[in-house]
Amino acid sequence: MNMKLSFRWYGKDDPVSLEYISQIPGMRSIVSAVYEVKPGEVWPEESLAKMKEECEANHLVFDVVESIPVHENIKLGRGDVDHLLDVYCENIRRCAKYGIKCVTYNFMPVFDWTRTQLDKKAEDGSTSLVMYWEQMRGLDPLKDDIHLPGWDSSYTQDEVRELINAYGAIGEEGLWSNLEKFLKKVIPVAEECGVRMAIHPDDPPYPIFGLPRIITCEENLDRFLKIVDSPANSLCFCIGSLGCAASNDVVKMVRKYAEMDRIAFMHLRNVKLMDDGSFEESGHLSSCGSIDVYEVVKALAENHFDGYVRPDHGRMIWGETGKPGYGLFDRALGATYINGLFEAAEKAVKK
Ligand code: DNO
Repeated sequence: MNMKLSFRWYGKDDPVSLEYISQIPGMRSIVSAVYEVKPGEVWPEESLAKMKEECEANHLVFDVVESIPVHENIKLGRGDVDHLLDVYCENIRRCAKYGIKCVTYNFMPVFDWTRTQLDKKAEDGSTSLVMYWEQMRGLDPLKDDIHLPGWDSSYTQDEVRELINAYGAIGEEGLWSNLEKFLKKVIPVAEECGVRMAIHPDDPPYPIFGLPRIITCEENLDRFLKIVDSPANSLCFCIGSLGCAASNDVVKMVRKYAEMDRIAFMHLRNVKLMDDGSFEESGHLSSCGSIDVYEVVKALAENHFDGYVRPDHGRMIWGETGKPGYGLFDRALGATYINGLFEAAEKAVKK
């Protein structure tokens, strides 16, 4: 197959072992990161070397990083931003030295993905991550102490308030110009060392609590790709994130960006969208959610996509416990489904 099948692994603390991952048919690459250092610090080479060695001992390739986190001061364009950009570039160089070909990151202010519950039980007894607007409405992080699951708990509520106000002051255009500064510094380094940078879209793709979010829709992805017109400046196209806005036609978008060769990494998962914009993460199969995963894969195969693909968030099934979204069983089922779709779609293209 052309596409490179991969699996996210959280390192030595991950309850899912590399051996189990390697037993998934067609599994090739490991997606991981150095988790023991804070954003804005240099990654120790020993950690990268060790991870590479462990993967190879399990017949896997460690060639995708998710994520090198972008420090808030880079996104806000304040304080020690120039130093932080140098550290970021150094981390890309170090990753490349240990075989990394693709680095994922996001440019979401303060919080990464937002959900209201991580273990919502479905009728079949499986659990998954959900975001219900009825649980979000009425929450005001400037007034209330908010603890949504998955949010960075290293911030105090006062720090969160300070950050929200700082982002409010720069707004969307301020965030765009800080992103531009980041790309102009980082992409030439990535080009030099043969790494494709892949930005992850905002999840979900609209403002949360008034925080600006810009990696959200076709118009903005076009604007993003034009800032530095290079394959090193590419997308991590997450259909589950972009698919949470009914206005995003993910099949059309995948086709367009695959044709332009600006997708380095695909995150495949499905979501069930509700009328009020709430959503539930579902099984990967097209009929389980609102996204036609077959049409997405067909668009990739028809454009001879040879980048990385991973089954994203799975449900918790068969009594498995662990990191929400990142158990073994349902992601392995997702992987075999993805294999099937790609085998069929790629063969149809060859005929
Ligand atoms: C969630 C992931 C995201 C992603 C980052 C990339 O499970 O898809 O957390 O890793 O946004 O920087």
